[in-house]
Amino acid sequence: MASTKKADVDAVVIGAGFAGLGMLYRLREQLGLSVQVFETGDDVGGTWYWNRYPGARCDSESYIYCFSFSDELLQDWNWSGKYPEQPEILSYLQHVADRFDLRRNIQFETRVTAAHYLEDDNLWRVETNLGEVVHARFLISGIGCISTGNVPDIPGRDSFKGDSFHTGAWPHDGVDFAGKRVAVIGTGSSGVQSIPVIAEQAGHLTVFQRTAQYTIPARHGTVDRRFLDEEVKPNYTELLEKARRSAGGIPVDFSERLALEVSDEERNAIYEAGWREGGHRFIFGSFRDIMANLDANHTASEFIRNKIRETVKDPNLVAKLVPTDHPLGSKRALIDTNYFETYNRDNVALVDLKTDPIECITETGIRTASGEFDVDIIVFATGFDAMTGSFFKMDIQGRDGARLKDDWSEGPKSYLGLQVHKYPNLFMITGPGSPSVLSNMPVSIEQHIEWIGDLIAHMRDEELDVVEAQAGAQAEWVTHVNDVASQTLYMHANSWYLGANIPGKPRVFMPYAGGVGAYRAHCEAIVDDGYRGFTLGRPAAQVASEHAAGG
Ligand code: N01
Repeated sequence: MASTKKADVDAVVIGAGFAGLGMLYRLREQLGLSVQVFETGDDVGGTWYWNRYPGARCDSESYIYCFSFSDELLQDWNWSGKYPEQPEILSYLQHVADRFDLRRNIQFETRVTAAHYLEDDNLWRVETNLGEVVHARFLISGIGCISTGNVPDIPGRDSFKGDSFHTGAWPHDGVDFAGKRVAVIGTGSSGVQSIPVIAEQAGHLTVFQRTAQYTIPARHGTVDRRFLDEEVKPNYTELLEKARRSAGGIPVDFSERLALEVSDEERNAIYEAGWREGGHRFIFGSFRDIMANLDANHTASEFIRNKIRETVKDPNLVAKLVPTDHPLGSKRALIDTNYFETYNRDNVALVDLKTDPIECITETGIRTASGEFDVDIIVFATGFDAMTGSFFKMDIQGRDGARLKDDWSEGPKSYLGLQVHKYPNLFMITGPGSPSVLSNMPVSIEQHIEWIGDLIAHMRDEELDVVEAQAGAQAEWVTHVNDVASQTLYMHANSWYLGANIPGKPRVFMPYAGGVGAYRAHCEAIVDDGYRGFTLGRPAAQVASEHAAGG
């Protein structure tokens, strides 16, 4: 049968965070396509719409945490924080939506529940929670990598009579901690950021820690206006290009020194300087082998352990807070404001879940092996079902009845983190298999937006209707992603990068650890080779039906 259905729009984009907004702009303004964006929240912002917990901010410096598609936008916007805080990033994204009139193509408070590829029509049939159905030629996911919250299934969890919140779904009007007894479970990025702020507001705070963390002082403050006006704004083109070719998507130079080739004295002086300056510079500005060589890494890990021993006054707390079971940076590297200092406060206690595990949540608090902790509020800073969780919330079906949930049951498989074999015309912005969460996200997001936009423009120019990753190319990429990961220190910790935080999740390293610049070069080489590893053409079903009809 010949194709009967027509597309309602050229593209459906899922999500209105950085990825969805940028993709909408690119497709509508630069390619002239019709686009429908669906967004679960009632406004734009994605991550920065949902994560409103106290202390939430980004750990990329603000001047490089932005879109680059508009020079006027780069020049006009003035960040106030050195590290952008959640309200400021949200207002930036709201400004972008208003300035480029993006909201008119976004339907808010709408969740995509299913997306099925109709092979005969070469269309994606997209269904929402409101029962609407939209047919589109292309389906593009901008759902984010860290957007499905993980609230652990602790026995008795739902019996708690107080208030409980996950950091990634924080109430818009805030939480009043004044005089309250509060529990925070989790000491990842969200816990480390929120714990010092909650401690200042609460009557009493008990932190439940499963894994002790390395964290480096951020030395957060207001943005240096001279730096912004004289060094950043006149040089944005070069800075952005440097970020695009860098390892992590930030325009900085890594130190050339090796940690084991200097004296102990010199090494300590370099670490001290990095510690004083603060932020991720402590790592990239000190020695280039910290993240590559376990012995080198040990020197930096031990330096931080000593800082914890110096900062925290109670030796019992020191014993719990000093990380010993994984090297620095094998879990997400953290930067903080007053994290370890917070444990010197009289109103803060720490429970080490390694020796005193949670048995259950009761009506009045949390019971561990050693006793009962009565609290008014529980904050779950327990992270996310990262990279795959949000895909699995939708029923995604490709050709030949393929289901993404089944195809990824042993871990996500993709070609370049952009496409999946058997799912034609479906693109993922920062999907698993791309640098994504190991980079400054806007740089990686924009690279995908540009790459997808260029491919769609190429298809239009060449009158091609369908693109699909080839099975062999995908298998080779998955092997490459695993090979690169296996050579890194990331394999030395239980982290969400490996799915280790979610019981039963396959243990597979999900992002691409080869670096933003190297990845970009791969993507460019594939285009230069005529989109090597992708099959581009007209849909087989249509060609066959035209033949049958003598067309
Ligand atoms: O989540 P996490 P997050 N019982 O998974 C613990 C980005 N981000 O929301 O380490 C008890 O890192 C868990 O323990 P363990 C950033 O990419 C960025 O903090 O698994 N504890 C861990 O301590 C980040 O990496 C920014 O042993 C349990 C914590 O909960 C990612 O988001 C800010 C538990 C979860 O830490 C996620 O960060 C915020 C259980 N059952 C987030 N389950 C910035 O840019 C989990 N835990 C600064």
